[in-house]
Amino acid sequence: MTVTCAQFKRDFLAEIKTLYATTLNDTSPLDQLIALGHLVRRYDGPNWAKTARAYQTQHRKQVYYFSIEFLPGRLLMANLLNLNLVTTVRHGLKELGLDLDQIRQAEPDPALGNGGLGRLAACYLDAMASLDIAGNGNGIRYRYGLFKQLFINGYQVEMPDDWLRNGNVWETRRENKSCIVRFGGHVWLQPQANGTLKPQYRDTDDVLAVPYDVGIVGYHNSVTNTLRLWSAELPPNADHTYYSQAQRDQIDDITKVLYPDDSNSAGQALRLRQEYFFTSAGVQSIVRHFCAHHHGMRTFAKQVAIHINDTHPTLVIPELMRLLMDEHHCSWDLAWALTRQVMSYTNHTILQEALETWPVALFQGLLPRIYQIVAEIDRRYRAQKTPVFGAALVDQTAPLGNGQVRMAYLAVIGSHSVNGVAPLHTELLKKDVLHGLYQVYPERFNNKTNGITLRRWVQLANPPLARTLDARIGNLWRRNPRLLKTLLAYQYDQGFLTELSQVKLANKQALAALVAQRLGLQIRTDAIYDVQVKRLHAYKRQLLHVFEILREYFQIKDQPTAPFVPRVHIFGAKAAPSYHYAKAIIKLINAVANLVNHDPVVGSRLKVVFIPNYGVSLAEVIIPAADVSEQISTASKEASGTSNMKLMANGALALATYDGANVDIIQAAGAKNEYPFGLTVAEVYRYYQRGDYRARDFYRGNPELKRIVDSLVDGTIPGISTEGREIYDSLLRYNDEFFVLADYASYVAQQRQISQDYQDQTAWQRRALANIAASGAFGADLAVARYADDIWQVPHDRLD
Ligand code: B1H
Repeated sequence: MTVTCAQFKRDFLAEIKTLYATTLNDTSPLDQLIALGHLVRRYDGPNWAKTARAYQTQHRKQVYYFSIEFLPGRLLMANLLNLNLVTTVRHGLKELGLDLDQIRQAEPDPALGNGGLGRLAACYLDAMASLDIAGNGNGIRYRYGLFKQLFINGYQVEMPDDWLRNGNVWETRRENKSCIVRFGGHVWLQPQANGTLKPQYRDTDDVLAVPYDVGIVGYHNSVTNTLRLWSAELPPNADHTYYSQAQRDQIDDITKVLYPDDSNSAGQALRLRQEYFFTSAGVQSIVRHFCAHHHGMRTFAKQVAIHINDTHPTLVIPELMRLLMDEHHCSWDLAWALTRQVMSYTNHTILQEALETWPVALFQGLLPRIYQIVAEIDRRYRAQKTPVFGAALVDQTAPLGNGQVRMAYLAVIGSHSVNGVAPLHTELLKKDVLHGLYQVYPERFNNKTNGITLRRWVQLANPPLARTLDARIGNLWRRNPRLLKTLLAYQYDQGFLTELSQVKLANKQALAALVAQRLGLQIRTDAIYDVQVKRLHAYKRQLLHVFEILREYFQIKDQPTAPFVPRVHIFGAKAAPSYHYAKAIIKLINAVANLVNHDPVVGSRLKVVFIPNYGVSLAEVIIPAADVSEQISTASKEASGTSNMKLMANGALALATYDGANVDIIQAAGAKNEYPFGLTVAEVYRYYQRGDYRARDFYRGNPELKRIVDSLVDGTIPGISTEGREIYDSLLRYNDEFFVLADYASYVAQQRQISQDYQDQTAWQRRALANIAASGAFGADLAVARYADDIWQVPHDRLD
């Protein structure tokens, strides 16, 4: 996109005038943001139209990425970057007396996801557009995103996230692309004159699905793809149907709020409604679009790939079967063949409690026709596979079992590909969670390690680093992050290493300013910034990090005059509102922060900063300032992790268990550039097998650890009498499910090493460099190119 600065200024002022009928000095940053958003859309409009047209005329195979969460972050800067407009706009605004950095802060951050799963979906949309893949997102336009988090007296309090209050400048409502989604009622199969059966419906609850489209701008390539988010509304009332208030509310509720639970399946009817709502609307719109341009359904699988991001969109499988058979007269066999060719599924977790299942009664009541189809899939699976694999295995792996619809199994059976998100995770899927189906369909299983977009996580979040890199290795890494490895030539360039530490310092100053402003707390910028940002979950073991803080605290208290390398421990984490234990940990962190931060003996040497309301925008400030990246989940529990990749790309060294993609990060950067520790998956599984883990032995055998655990209940930490006891009991009475005590010693050994190593800044920055250099392997473009080649079979641009 080329536009001169002068042209931009004219356009911008015209936009202000049109929208607000006033002059610039009468507008707020929000007004300016909205005007700028409109203008950016106007500049990008031709690309969006051209992209859609080109896909049609070239008969490009479309990829539809279905996800119940998308966590895109603010879009202004991302769009400016990808349209190559940042400099023009920054200068133009400056000449008008405005500050782009102030305006960008006025944009609400759409929190339409919980964590890594939703953020991954957003990174992949950006990558698809940037690789010129005909990629579409399909999800839900939640009226309220993930709750806003406050701390009151150290406790998490949730407030609604009214992100649409001022409208959303990036979306277009497309009511003419609406469709009807049916729930409940009765369905029977009516014989037709031609001998086929056609389902008849009675007493269904019909919901209108209205799409809101958001343009997804590719990087410097004039491609703009579409993210389609569905909103539930009352159907157009041509026949004057009466809707009671309860019925209206029920419709309204479908897309009202994002389920705030990460890695836990609640099994509630409303959630199932959400899932069918956006999958049905999405599949209907895909089929409608296809039929507008093709005759018959036979080429459908050549033209369409549907990706199932975790099990939440799995109903695309029976829904496509339904449309193909009921509306487009396909036989079961043709419909099934097409469906399997089209569908692919990514699994994101092996946690038992996150694996979705639905009670048959609930499922059948809400989705009677879909249930018939699932039951038929189940019947045929059993009939076909039992002679080959035996009744036991088939019973264990069929879509229906124990009175439940088992979504992961349905997803595998109805897809041609199933992938995990890191090599270790994929192996565990094959060995453990999906072992039975792996025996039946070994050829379907493959790995696709997660990736992140460095456009957002380095170029936008860390401009000082990006400029420093440009100055040494040129700017081609911005297109092809693998080129970052050429940085290794500067490992021994003292000047460059000094620059890296200056960059880090500048980012720490920015974070320190935010902390001072939001928390009223001063943190020094020469301390080690030790960062753990991710959802609060027992398996992620924020508790282990707290133990390190307590260790450091006791060390200072015991020897107030002994040397101590200053540290700032930084947390960002939301707990699911119903996750009692996670909330207790939040209270603990805040209580420890309160204790440590106000102790005059400790002074500025040790600080604990728990920044509330962690999300994409906060991550963009915290991650560039990190020295240490805490990736300390119990081995086997974290499928991949993606903050580990973001922190790596910003030059943080990983303090990490051998879990998820940590394994690959450690390998890529070299173990000597990270701090690996802790039980391996094999060791964790050995404990499970033998049942011989005894948390108490670790407690008794380590006086330092015992003191820390005891401090949870002995009054050392004020204000946690209830929570301290709960956590204490989880460790000693309930035997420490996540092996915190077992990993304590090796974790702390590495923490001590970190304090020592940090004092040699040259050596430290050399290792930061090694991390940055190796991070290119985790670019989202590379990950998505592998999906395109191996799974979706669509062409894409090459990065080199
Ligand atoms: C991940 C989820 C998840 N895995 C259920 N599973 C949800 C499960 O609302 N729900 O019901 C929401 C989210 N999220 C994460 O996915 C993994 O824990 C990370 O390790 C991984 O990096 C990320 C992306 O693959």
